[in-house]
Amino acid sequence: MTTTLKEIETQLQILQKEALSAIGETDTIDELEKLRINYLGKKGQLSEILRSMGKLSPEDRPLIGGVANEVKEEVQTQLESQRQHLQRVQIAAQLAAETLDVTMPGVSRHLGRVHPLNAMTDRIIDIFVGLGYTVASGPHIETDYYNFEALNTPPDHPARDMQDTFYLPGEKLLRTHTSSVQIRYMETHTPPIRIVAPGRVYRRDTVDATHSAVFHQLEILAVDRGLTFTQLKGTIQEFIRQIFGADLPLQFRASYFPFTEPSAEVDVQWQGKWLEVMGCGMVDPNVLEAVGYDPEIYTGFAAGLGIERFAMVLHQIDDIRRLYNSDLRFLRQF
Ligand code: 2NM
Repeated sequence: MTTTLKEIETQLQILQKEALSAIGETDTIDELEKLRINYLGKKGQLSEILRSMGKLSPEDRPLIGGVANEVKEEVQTQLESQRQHLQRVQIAAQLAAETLDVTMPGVSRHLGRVHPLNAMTDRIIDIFVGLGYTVASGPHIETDYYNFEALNTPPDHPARDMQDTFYLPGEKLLRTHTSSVQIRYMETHTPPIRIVAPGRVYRRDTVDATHSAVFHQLEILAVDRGLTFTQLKGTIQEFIRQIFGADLPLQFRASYFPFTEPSAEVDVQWQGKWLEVMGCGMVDPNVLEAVGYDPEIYTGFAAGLGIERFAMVLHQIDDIRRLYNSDLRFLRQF
């Protein structure tokens, strides 16, 4: 069977027509690539037609070669323009799918926050740090010596009844105040010292709206040459001014602690009422002697307060237990 020039030309024209129409109908770049391989690939339809050129006379071959090239170029041009078209469509679809409506309300997250007791502790610490104090800490499980003996409270001392103590096996106890921290600090440092000792303390109290067996205390201690009760008063006055945000009337009422002499309770006039907010005093010479300080050279002042009490007064919390039972409806208010 002979193949004529005309036949091959016709085949090429049919191929071009088919190819262009098929290209125009593609929806994806993958389909388009399959078409390219089918029509223009090494084993594609164009190659197949060109193979039959061998049956033509040598004069006719260049003619078909020219036509074949035109077909190839036309198909290639169409492939490229369709490829660009499909790519634009694909990008447009992707952009539409990924569009963000920045005016939509955000997804709110449950953020944690600082517990009101810790927040209050931090505020109080910051005030004393501003006055030159540094933070000290110590063990919650103590010996009788650090919790009582060194604090001028020997075993038969009536002040031992002032707060009932949790005793542990092996001559240990749970600290009833953070004064034990101050003793340990003084043992290992020489004056001048200014420290603030915040922390959890333990007392065998009956739990009610204002008492808890576990609560938080913060004590300050300054020891230096020539410290006086006047400086203690000034320090407390400045602390009260900063924590209440106003210069409130203060009252230093004579009181008693085994570790201070003289001792006083501090009352603050707040919203028309006198509130007892802290205890204080000049460190008893016996306490200074117990840690190896010479009371003829050094004097000291100290004060202690309950963190819960400050949180309750400043946030109008009516029951101390609200600070411990982790009710999120309560905690979210702070
Ligand atoms: C208070 C009241 C008065 C106090 C005393 C000491 C130490 F260690 F220096 F003796 N630390 N804290 C003290 C004094 C604590 O709390 C109501």
